[in-house]
Amino acid sequence: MNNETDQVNPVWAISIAALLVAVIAIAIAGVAIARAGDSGDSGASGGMAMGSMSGGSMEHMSPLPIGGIKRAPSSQGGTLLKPTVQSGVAVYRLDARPVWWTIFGGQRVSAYAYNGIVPGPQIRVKNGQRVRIEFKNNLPEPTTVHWHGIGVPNSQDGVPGVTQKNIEPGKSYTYEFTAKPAGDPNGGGTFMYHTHTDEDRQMPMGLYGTLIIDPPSGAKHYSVDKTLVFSEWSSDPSTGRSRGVMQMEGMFPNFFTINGKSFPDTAPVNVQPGKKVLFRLVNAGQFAHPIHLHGTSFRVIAKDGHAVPKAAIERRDTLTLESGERADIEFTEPPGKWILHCHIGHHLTNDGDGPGGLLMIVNSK
Ligand SMILES: [Cu+2]
Repeated sequence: MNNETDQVNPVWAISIAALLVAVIAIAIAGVAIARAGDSGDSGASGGMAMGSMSGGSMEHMSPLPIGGIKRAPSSQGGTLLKPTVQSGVAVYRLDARPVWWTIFGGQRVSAYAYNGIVPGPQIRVKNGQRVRIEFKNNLPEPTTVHWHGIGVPNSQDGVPGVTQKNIEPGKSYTYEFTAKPAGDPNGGGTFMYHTHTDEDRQMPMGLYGTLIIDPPSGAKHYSVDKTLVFSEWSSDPSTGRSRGVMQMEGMFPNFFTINGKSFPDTAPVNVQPGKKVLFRLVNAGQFAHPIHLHGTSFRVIAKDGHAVPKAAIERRDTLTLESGERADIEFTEPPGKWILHCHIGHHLTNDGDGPGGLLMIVNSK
């Protein structure tokens, strides 16, 4: 029997133990550095550390600075913005600013918001209306405004480095155009406006709103005409600090909102049994959302602000909106408390707790 080969050499054992201790120490230090970079002055992080990024990409993934952010001026997003009329031009005042935005209960998130609300205020005009938007950048960083799907002159398209210079912090910029759908000058429908600067950060932090162009013949009348804007957030639940949302580990969204609110704080929509309702579904988020309606099916009468030809109108109960897409759906509900929701289970949670997120009540009575 040879015991020597079975015995552990004490010198080797000490060496291996020392090596293990060193490896563990390096790993702990690495996590600490990543978290410090992630949480900045707040000293806490929601476990969404990004330790291995550098330079420009790191900047895009950093959470918003939160020093000095004010509370939102209103708890309701997407409210109608009234213009002043000057020589036949509808003049709107719009700004972008950082705010604390409450998405449900006591959960607030740091946001970038048009006029301090998420979604930004709705602009609604008739086809052919001359529109002027006097925009002020009250963000701590540059931005621009893009008019998504609107037939604006090239110079008003809001793309930094292509059609204009970035609007620097504290500076103003005036956009002016005649409200007509791009490529469809006699049409009308559901459009958007949103930032076109650092879209990966600025859009998921709240810089989007809707712009409705009613067709030249006027808007069709519905008992309810409701715009629903879907979006996602990546926010630390304890500090509320927000960052961009992306399709990568550590950057996935953990909160989901309809018109800036997560269930149970999404606003119910009251409808009357048998009365025709129009929902304008808008995906201002970065992820696809299959939107499902209970109790009935719906007719998809417009896509991306353009009427669907009669023969091509589909009857659906679930419709997927990719990022940037819109759909106008028409339906009647039988009596009852029905729900509209995204069919992706994760999108029905608030930081992992359900039910939450993209779910709302359609109350038919
Ligand atoms: Cu979804």
